[in-house]
Amino acid sequence: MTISSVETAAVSAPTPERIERIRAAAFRIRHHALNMGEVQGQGYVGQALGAADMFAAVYADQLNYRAEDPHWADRDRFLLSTGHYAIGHYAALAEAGIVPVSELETYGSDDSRLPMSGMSTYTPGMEISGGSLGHGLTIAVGMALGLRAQNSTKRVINFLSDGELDEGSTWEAAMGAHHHQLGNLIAMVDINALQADGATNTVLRTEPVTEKWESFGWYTQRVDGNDVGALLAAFDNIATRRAAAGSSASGQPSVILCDTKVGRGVPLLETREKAHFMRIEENEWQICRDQLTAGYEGAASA
Ligand SMILES: Cc1ncc(C[n+]2csc(CCOP(=O)(O)OP(=O)(O)O)c2C)c(N)n1
Ligand SMILES: [Mg+2]
Repeated sequence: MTISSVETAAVSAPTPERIERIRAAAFRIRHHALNMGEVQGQGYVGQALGAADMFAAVYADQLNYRAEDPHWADRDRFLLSTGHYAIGHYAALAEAGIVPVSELETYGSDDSRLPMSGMSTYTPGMEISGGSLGHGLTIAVGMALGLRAQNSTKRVINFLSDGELDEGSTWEAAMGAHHHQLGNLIAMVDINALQADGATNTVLRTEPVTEKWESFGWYTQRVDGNDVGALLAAFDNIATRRAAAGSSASGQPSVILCDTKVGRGVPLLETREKAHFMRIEENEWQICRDQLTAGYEGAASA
């Protein structure tokens, strides 16, 4: 498990049982995503596989929600800025029991509640419509301010991509969150080093990312986003700091920078060149599922 940060609170490591539970959830999320991708023969499958551990940590470990009442006023809010990651989010919503697993096969079809890009008016549990990149954190800041004004102890978690760090609005929101001391706000950035036009460091170099968030006043941790234990420990560190502050909604906002691998868990896709939007041949889907299962079971018995 690797965590690097300026300041890492000393908390006990997540138990093996907890890690295994989340790893199993991540495996199911990946499996769902492959099944959904197969309906269209293509899609943002690489992102869903890469971010599955992040989604699993959020939905199977962190989020307070009621599956039967997605609008429950006292829920934590999870905001997906990156609308194109919806396939991974739907898989997580199915894992959470908010969307029936049987509905996943409608993904991307006409009249489906699960369109290719995430839309709040279509899907239970989808808090915002996030396809226009760079808006999620601004909305999250507003929600966190609103919850604090209502004396709520609930949190807002915003999932961003590294491409969204190209957007000025993201940094305006980051600055605003620190100014308003939104201790109830957590950002998670999927640093997969990729964007639509190629590698992030060739489109717009955003590194050094850790130092940027720190200088914007955020409690910053950078972890291997495909290491469930590291993700859980990062959330635990945030919770420890918040508890020390009396569970107040005011305090330093937190960011978890997650280095991930596109296609993670399926070697055939981890090495695919056109990774932003993948075309996967008919005969390859079962190979993908087999590779995913072999990797998951192999790691469990290792
Ligand atoms: C404001 C805005 N600009 C451009 C786009 C077009 N677009 C869609 S996905 C994408 C790539 C963004 O980077 P990232 O989310 O890191 O890509 P990935 O890791 O999924 O390849 C772009 C530029 C958009 N959706 N919104
Ligand atoms: Mg990216």
